[in-house]
Amino acid sequence: MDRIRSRGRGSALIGVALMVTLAGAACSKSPSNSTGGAAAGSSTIEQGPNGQLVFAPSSLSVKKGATLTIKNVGTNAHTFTITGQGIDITNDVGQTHQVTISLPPGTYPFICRFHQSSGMKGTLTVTS
Ligand SMILES: [Cu+2]
Repeated sequence: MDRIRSRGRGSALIGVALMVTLAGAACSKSPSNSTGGAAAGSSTIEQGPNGQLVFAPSSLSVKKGATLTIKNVGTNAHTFTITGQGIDITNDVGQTHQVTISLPPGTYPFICRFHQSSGMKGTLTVTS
């Protein structure tokens, strides 16, 4: 008896799951103003804190679709560059740029093109 019932339910449930998935995709463009599920979030990376040729933090993890704020708090121009991924931001002293990370999940080394040889680099991990 149970079998017959669960068969009917099963296909109905799949339909609902599909609709929820589609609704979620349609929503993802609107700015998050309420309880709408898992937001991709935002993080900030500082360039050149205390006049040092470093990123802070030098290693961080963000969700795919997250907004990353790159802030030059140092005394030189810096870049935030992920080679080969179309991300290359140059910040003059005091400048801030935002970049949306839509890279597939994985680990990406980033550098400052001006100070790579001084060790100004880090690692970005993108999660799904
Ligand atoms: Cu630099």
